[in-house]
Amino acid sequence: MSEQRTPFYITTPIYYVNDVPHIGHAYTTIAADVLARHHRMLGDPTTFLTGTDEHGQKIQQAAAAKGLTALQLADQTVENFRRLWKVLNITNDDFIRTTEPRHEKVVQHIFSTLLEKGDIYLGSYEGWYCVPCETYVPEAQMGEGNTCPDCGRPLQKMTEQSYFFRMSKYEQPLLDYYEGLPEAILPRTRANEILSFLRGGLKDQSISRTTMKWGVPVPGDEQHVVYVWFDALINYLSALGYPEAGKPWETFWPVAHHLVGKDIIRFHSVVWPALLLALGLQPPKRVFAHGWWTVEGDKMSKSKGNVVDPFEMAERYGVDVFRYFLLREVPFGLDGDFSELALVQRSNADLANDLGNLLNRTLQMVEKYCGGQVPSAVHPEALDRELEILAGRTAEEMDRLLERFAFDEALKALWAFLGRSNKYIDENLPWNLAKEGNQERLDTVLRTLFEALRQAALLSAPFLPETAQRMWDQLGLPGTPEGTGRSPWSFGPLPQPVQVRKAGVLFPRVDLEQWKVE
Ligand code: ME8
Repeated sequence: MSEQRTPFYITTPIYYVNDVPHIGHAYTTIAADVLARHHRMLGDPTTFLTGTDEHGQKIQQAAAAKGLTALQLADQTVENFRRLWKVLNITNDDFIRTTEPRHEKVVQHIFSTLLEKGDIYLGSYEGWYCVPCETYVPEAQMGEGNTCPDCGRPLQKMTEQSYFFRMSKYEQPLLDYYEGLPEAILPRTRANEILSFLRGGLKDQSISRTTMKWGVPVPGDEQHVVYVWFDALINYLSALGYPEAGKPWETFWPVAHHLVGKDIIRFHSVVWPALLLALGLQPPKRVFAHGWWTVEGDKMSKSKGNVVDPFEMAERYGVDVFRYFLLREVPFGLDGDFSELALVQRSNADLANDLGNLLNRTLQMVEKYCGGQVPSAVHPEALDRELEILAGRTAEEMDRLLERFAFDEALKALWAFLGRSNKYIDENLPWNLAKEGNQERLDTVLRTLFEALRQAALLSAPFLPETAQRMWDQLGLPGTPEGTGRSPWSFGPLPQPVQVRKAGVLFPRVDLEQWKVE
């Protein structure tokens, strides 16, 4: 592919290290991984960043409760995230920790720059503070008995000297910026929420703390540490080597896509873009806020003991089944409910039946009727051409849908193609062709199915990387589907003789009767 491709930068939130990773973290990171793999296959220069948010009161308190220093706690829990991303086949190019010097020095640089510019100033702050959530809660939003509207815990009245970011100055510039950029915040409902929030007016933000010590020191005034959110957001730039000349941020900042949960959309589409405007940089190209997972209808929480462990899910059902379920079950952007029964049902119907059987039936026939050698000569008829055209159209449609992060719809398009391919077998009845001795027609049908499966492996690879590779190997194709990449679809002649290598089934069916008993 000689055409110039557009670079792509995708990020996840950096996760707090006071807790173990759960399906919520897995969800965002898997979605980002699918996009990164997809863009790499298209040949786009891609950078995929994840990491951990290690400063702040919450971490300090969690560490104290365990008799550890904050850094000791971070050093321990960061490994859970790294290990999970390995298990889930996450292909992040970088992993940033906010305690790394490469990050801290950029936070300080940005702080000093904005202080000098007058966009940061020293003031004092009095308010009701929620320690676990690390936010001041406006009086109008306080719950009964001065409690936090988010976590319900009692608020503390605090007064402190604080540095402020002059966010009010960026209210109109942000409204102007978002005007005419309908895809900068997605889904659309979230964009509307943000726009009406902006129209309600922006207040300057307190961005330093004197009440605790676990954070990046404010340069020149070490009584203060930088507020954890101000520190955390900067990771998206510090990881790219900002502000040094010749570093990746120059290429990748203009194509930054932030995937976040809906809980932190305001930080990403108001505070962060205002900060970027203050620095003379453009806001992220897109912030996508996905929905919230509940479990069997309930909010996930440690006290309820219903937190879904992604390690366990991957171990029990397979990594690809877990990846597939999360992205197929719920339209990206809406809330979803996790249930193992729904996962098993989807795995049986979509993966074992539709995909697994298509491969199995095809390879069996290639073995039985062609000695395992994929037929090279074809004499296509209308039905064959139709499937060939659909293979190309499915790729185009998936690309279009993934452009706006519609994972579930992209998978539906792929499954419509698999359904059509399965139906093609029933329409052509290859076993009858064999009986009739119509080898020419049989060859064409089996070759068409082989090509459909080759395309299915390429298109499913970002979602189901292990499965796509197993399909690729069984189809007898050299290398890897992801290494092969996505050149414009063509049926083409076989470059060399291909011998299929049928192996075990792709997805074992889970027996629902037995499963229920467990
Ligand atoms: O907020 N459903 O970190 P965090 C869906 N450190 N997604 C969920 C989820 C759920 N039930 N629970 C968590 C922070 N997530 C900050 C971010 S970024 C500069 C700083 C996912 O560990 C979702 O992506 O609390 C959410 O935004 C993120 O985890 C919050 O992770």
